[in-house]
Amino acid sequence: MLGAGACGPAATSPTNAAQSIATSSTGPVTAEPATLIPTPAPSPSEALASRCAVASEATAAATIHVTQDKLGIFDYDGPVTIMAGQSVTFVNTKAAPHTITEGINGVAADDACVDTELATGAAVTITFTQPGTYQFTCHPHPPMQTSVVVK
Ligand SMILES: [Cu+2]
Repeated sequence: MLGAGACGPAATSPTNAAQSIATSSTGPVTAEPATLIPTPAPSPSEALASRCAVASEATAAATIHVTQDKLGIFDYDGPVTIMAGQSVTFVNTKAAPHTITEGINGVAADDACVDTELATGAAVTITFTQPGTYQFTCHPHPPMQTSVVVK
């Protein structure tokens, strides 16, 4: 004899239905004064620091340079695309200090994760930890704009 019956689906027992009946409350729901647990709101600066930050080491996947045209107008080159966890080095070989500021038109975004000076002759490496498109500008030179795309 073959034991051919073993493949059938087991009948599900309906016992779970009875367990989902909510027990009715035995008294009026008193509106107790809510005890405000002081949940520490993540400060913007902490949230930012986790998105991008000045790196301690200068190993970068891409480079953005300060450029200057024949009329003397500064700009950033780019954009560049990197992977999350990688870094971008900003290089300034021009005779003026600039800023690496997350934002547009010379204005830092409210949640800017980086807003730092880029002195003449300096290089600053920024590490990006979260995917997204990061726009950068320069305080003294609002037309200076570029972006870093983090995949
Ligand atoms: Cu500038």
